[in-house]
Amino acid sequence: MELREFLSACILVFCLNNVVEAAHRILPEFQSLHATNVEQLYRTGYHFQPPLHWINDPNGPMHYNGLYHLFYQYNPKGAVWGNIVWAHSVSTDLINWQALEPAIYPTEPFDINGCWSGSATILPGNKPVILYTGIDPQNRQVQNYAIPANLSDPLLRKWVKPADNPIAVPEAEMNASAFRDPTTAWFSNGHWKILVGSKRKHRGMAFLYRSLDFVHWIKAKHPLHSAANTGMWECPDFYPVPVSGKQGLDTSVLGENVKHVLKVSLDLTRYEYYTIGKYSPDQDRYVPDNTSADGWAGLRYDYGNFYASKTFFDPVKNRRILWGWANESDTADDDVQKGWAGIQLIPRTVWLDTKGKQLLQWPIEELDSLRGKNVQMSNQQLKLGDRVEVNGIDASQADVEVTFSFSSLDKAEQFDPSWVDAQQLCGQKGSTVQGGLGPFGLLTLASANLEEFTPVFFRVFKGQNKYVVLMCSDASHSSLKDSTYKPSFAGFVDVDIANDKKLSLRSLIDNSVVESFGAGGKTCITSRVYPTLAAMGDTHLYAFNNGSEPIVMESLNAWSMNKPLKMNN
Ligand code: DQQ
Repeated sequence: MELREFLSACILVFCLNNVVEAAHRILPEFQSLHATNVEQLYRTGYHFQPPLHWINDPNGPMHYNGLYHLFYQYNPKGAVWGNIVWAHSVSTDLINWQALEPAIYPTEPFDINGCWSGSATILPGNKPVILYTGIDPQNRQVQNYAIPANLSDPLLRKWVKPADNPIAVPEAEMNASAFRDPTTAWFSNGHWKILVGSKRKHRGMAFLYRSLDFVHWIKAKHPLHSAANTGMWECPDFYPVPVSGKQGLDTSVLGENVKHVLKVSLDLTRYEYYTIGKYSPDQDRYVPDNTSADGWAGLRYDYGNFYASKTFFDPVKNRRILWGWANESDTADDDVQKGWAGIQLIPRTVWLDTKGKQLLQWPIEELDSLRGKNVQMSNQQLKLGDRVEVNGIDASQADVEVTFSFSSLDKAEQFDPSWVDAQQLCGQKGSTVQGGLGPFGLLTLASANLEEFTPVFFRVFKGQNKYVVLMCSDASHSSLKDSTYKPSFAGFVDVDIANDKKLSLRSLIDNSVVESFGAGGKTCITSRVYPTLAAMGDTHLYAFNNGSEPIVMESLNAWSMNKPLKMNN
């Protein structure tokens, strides 16, 4: 079976099982059912969450006059998707957040049926503008702009929608229900330019619009980019990265030493992929480098539960920061019961790897300020079947950094070239399946007798010309509850393992989420899990090895994570 056929079959199975939806699931009976009781059990301690109800995509992140702003899709009336407004929070450090009243909500014909995702751009003269998708009375998706009512309000609480909205409507031959999620604008060749996500039949695409004044926008004849059989492109993101160094660039920066990243969120798979390529502003052409697939087998920011992401340039620390949303993996009934659904993941700094073939990601440095009690371990040998407990921290809310090494790759299992799908491979070769070089890693959110655990681990294989490193974040044993979605998320890690003989891992554990960064942020995987035993105060953390090659845990540094002083309530 070809990869595409295989993936289509998987999607079909997923859809039938109702675990991955091809759009936000619409449940009219729950949309406006106000939560009467907010369950605390699986709420996160240090991730961004409003006090109750449904959230999805991060919108319009920006830094303006000393404050970070985060807007996000929010249902003020219930714990499932619907009644969508732009909720608004501000922060001085991206850790402590103050909730404000919603910034944008349906009021006008051009957004009366919904205020969907979009982005912010800071125009010359220090003037922020938001572009967002409105749903009009005919349920067409149109693009609108909003500006602060009062630029001298430091919090930018109120936003107005000028009367010359909408600024772009679907043209006659376009699909009016597949035209959304405008990007942050960039300036080149005398024009402001934005992308809007769309599709034509099965071809996903990003339309390009140009404007001289930010109010009148004209669609370019050709989309900036498109790819066959990828379906609707949601939440496109397009930005420059320097070819070397970790710093971020303002979205309008161009030049010889700059590459561009185009990321799209695929409605069909509910995964994102990105390409790295060359943008020529004269012809407005973007050509991806041929170093990775341009399609749903392409590179991902995250091989787990991470969607509708968006980056922004932070001028304070000259970095590009990535925000992503993680949906729940429990049922809609569970969410109604809990009174809430969805979290924003920890913001990540993104930059280009030295080889130029992929991005690297790392949690923003501000997160370290929440680190509390610390334990350290070093030079511990882990032989086949060994498991050592990390004691002395709160294992349900922790930040763990660990480096594993080994002296030989001889025992690495043979890699079958037909294993193109990392997730399927991880499903077959889980942490309990004994291997040669690996599986080794962490058992997070584990109960004392391992009835429940979420392993995050590596397994090294011997391929034809090189070694292949698999990284898994496997939810299949995460909970005794049957009803939740428990995928064995996985990705391959592009490292020179034969030379390094070392792999590092960082996991951010927070009650119902495990966010992991392999090999310094080369491969990242997020899982949402709902342990029963391992939640109620019986949470353990272990390092383990289930491969015949002995592994040395060179160093482990783990911290209990404090709650931010202020988190949106
Ligand atoms: N969510 C928004 C859309 C976007 C989708 C609606 C992605 O604008 O395409 O809430 O999760």
